[in-house]
Amino acid sequence: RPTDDQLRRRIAAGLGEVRVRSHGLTVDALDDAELLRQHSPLMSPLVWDLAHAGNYEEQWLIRAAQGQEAIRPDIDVLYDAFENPRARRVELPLLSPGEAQEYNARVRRRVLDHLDRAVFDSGAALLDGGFVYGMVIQHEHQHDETMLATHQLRRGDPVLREPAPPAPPPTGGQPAGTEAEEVRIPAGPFTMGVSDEPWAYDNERPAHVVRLPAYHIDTAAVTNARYLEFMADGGYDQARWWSPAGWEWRNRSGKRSPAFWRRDAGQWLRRRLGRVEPVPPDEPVQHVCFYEAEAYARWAGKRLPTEAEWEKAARHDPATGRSRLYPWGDAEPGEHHANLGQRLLRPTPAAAFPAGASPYGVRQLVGDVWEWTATDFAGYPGFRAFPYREYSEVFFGGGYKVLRGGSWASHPVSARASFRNWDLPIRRQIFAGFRCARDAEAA
Ligand code: AVJ
Ligand code: FE
Repeated sequence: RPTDDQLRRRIAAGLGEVRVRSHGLTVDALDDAELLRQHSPLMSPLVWDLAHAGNYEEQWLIRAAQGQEAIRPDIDVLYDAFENPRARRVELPLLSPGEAQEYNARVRRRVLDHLDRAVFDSGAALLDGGFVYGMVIQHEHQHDETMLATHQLRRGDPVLREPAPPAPPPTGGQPAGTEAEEVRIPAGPFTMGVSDEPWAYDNERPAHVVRLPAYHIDTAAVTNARYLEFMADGGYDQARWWSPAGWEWRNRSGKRSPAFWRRDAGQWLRRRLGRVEPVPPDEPVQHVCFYEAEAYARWAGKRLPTEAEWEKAARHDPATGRSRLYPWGDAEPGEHHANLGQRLLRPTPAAAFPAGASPYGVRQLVGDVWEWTATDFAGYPGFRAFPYREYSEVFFGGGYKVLRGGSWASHPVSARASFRNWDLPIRRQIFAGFRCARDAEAA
């Protein structure tokens, strides 16, 4: 376990880093009008996310953890996500971008002043292992990913700088695409979830044993090229590939291709953060909803993995019987492991990152695109809401599907393979794709 001093340094660095990233997506990138505008009814104005992150930090670090007096209790109601649906936030008397920056800085100064005196092993659950600080850092990173989805929906010239040059990702000794397409995971128990991971959320807890029958899972995510085959084969026009709810979505929405795609002179183009480019065949397909993933899988003679199947493929080490923190082991994510953290503003080709493979040889489970699973978001056996019901529990049973693995836009601090994301099965603005699985023949 890290000492209090090491934790303080890690927290201060993490808080600093996430704020730079938030500013890069807001005040450093766009003018006030663009920050206050509603770019899509699905999203908040960017300036809401910015001040919401500061307000969350005030509530959890200044008030709850440090027991200091409130700074702006009067604005809590504006930045309460449950009080204000995303589509209505533009109508609120929000802080201006300048005021939001000033407010966030004021909160941050107080937090850092007090951090020197923070004690992490007093027995207080909120502070244990620096939990509440980790929660606030991860919260802002998650909003940064949400802000990137807003950038993706925004119309207009690109404003986010592409890292130059986009380094070709490592693909291993053999050309991508020649690895086994799927692996067989033998029947047996594995440990799902975590109990001792200090910054894990309540919904990842507790660790518990799950027994699965044998199954096959794809070693890579479904690519644009494969998805185009599904489209060319009339995948969107045949009800037999779709679940009843999926077919209804297909009819109601009129969608016949992933979001942000457009056909031009016989070629498929995609708009990516304001740039229009040919759809790259080798990249994992992105911006498909759960229903599209489900239909593709059935067309391919497969199905989506359950959440447990995904996690076993990602974490279980058959040699030791242990579950790892990441597919490659317990080492923190490095650049050779996964495409994370907004380093590239796009996924890398499927089957890249051999060094990030899991013990079963499954690649890119972490990073690149979130992966839809077949599972409804619910609590694990023994779930206890902590530290507040509105992070996870209020979404249980609400028709949300679990997504796993993080995307190119997710920060490494939330990239542990036990991390759970969720969204409605119709959502396409998130950076989500999928991989397929299937039952194994009885041995
Ligand atoms: C876990 C990504 C679904 O953005 O709604 C942010 C994370 N919770 N603020 C979301 C979250 C509170 C959450 N997701
Ligand atoms: Fe939030």
